Parts: sequence; structure tokens; C-alpha cells
Amino acid sequence: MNLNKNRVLTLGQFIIEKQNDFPYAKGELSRLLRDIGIAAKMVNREVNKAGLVDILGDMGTTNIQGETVKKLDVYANEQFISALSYGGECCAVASEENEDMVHIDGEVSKNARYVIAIDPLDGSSNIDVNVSIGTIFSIYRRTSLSGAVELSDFLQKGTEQVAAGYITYGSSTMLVYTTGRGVNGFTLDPSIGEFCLSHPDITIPKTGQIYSINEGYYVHFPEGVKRYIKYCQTEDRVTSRPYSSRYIGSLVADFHRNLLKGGIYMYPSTAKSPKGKLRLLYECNPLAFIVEQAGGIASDGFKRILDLQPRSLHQRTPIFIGSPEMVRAAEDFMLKFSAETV
Ligand code: FDP
Repeated sequence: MNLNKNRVLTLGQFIIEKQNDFPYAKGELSRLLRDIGIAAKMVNREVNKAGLVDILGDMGTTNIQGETVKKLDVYANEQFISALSYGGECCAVASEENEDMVHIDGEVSKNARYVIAIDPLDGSSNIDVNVSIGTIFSIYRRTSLSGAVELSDFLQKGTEQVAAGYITYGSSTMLVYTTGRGVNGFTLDPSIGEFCLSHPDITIPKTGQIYSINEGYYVHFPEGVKRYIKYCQTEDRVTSRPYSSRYIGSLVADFHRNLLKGGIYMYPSTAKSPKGKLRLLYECNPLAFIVEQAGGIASDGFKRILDLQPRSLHQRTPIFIGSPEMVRAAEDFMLKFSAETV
């Protein structure tokens, strides 16, 4: 009997197997990923209940047990920070939900060497309507040698990430991550409560048929973006254009679809947000690390995202991310029309 044939590999088992890829690792990174997986399951449970708010109580009000029902993004933030605090490997968290970094000072964390940047619940405008939302995280080794974590520990270029990943809470819940050796995806099997390896060695198609951008802001886009959108909409047999437009409005969900099917996601600068909307540390850098590991590209229109020097925790950047041929084409338009004003 071939027992391996139907073998289900859980996230925990996979992490342990992969730990041998890092000969000097002491298992800290593995434990961090395990802690994130546990918090993701807790958040998933609450996300699944979100449609029951009318029965259980509105977010921010009191439910039938007399408990205050927390807003999901606040809940997610607390779950991730608490899982990382008890795990003992993380010494500080920079979160979309907190203006300043959160220091983790507990006894178990006194020798911790990692800092985490996280967007605990991305796509918040989709929470109330049962549309996919996600979590994005980025793991760095602290650069200061001892004492309290410093801002500079977080302000490292994306190239310094030791791991990054995201969770998408949707029709299925998936966790996708990289430690710099390819990208692997795990789907939560609710019957056993485990993330199981479902998408080993993800690679993004070199080109695709999908472009994702909020076209409502068209008039406010830079000229290069306007021209690239027109290019996507123009008929051409060789490149199978026109492309399809798909925009969920949840970064993780849009990114995940394009990663698997091929495509480009763009959030450029606009007249309203001259630096773009998305955050470098906990949205763009982790997804850029993942896409590059899968064979794709992430750019701010001119430069590689992972090479940008962060100057503050909540810094924004324009982003063009996805299949390499599509991102290169968008960059060509940006360069060619860069002199023209918005
Ligand atoms: P949201 O504001 O709903 O949290 O990160 C922010 C984000 O969502 C992304 O998930 C999403 O892709 C984008 O903003 C949507 O912004 P627009 O509504 O401006 O298109």
C-alpha cells in the first residue's frame, strides 16, 4: 500500500520539514509561522460569523451574552499580537491598527530576535458584505543587538525580509507564505482545523489576461497609467487583448487571484493620494517578496518595491505587481509618459 499517495501535509508538518533548509536555524522562524497560523484560525472563525451580526449583535455593540462584539479589524489585531506575544520569538509588532510599534516585553520574549509588520485585516470595506478579506505579514530579524526595539529595526528594505505571507479569508481560507525559497499555499480544512498544503511551489504565469485597478479614479491617474489601461483595452491577437478587468477592492484577494491565474494589480499615485494608498511595510513589501519568489515583479512604476528605503512605519507607495511581462509593459508606459502631468 502506498501510504504517501494520499498523504495530507499540514502547515505544521511542512514547516518542520522545511526547517532543515536552514542549517543554522534554531526553529524560531518555524515557531513564528506556527503562531501566525494559529491566530489566522481564530480570525477565520470570527470572519465566518460576520454574516450573523444581526443575530449576535452589531460590531461595536453588545451581543446576547452581554459581551461587547469587537470590530473585526480590532479583533484580528489583538489575536495576532497576542499569538506573537505568547510565542516568545517576536519582540515588536508594527500594525496598520497602531500608530506606533507595539513592544513585546514579556519574560518569554526577552531573547526574541524578530519583528513583524502586519496588516491584520486588509480590505476592511468588504467586511460587512461577505467579500474576501485578508491578513498580510512580513518578518524581519531585528538589526539592533539588544535593549528596546528601535524604529530602525522596522525601517529595513524589503530585500531584508526573512519571511512574508498572507491569509485570504474567502470561499476557502488560505495561507500563502515564502521564506525566500519559493512560495507555498495551504488551504484550511475546517473538518480537521488544519492548514493543508494545497498549492506547492506556486509560480505566477509570465503574462495573464487580467488587470486590476480602481478605474473610478481614472481621471486622477498619471498619464502612463491611463495609456497602459487603454493598451489593456485595445484589441491585439498576439497578446490576446483586450484583457479582462477584475477588481474586488481587497488587495489580498485581487493579488491572490492574479498570482494563480496571471495578471497585474495596480494602485498608482492619484491626485488625491500622490504617494499611492497602499503601505510599504505591511502591504507592498510582503506581497513583493512573494511575487518575486513566484517569478513575478513588483514595482512603484519605476523602481523595484523591495529596494525602496522605508522612512516611516506607515509609509505609502504606488504599486504595480504581478506577471512579469505585464508589469514591465506598465513600467514602459510610466517611463515614456513620466513627464506628463496628472
Ligand atoms: P481597504 O481600504 O478597504 O482596507 O489596503 C487598503 C485597501 O482596502 C486594499 O485592500 C484595497 O485593494 C484598496 O485599499 C481599495 O482601495 P480603493 O477603494 O481606493 O480602490
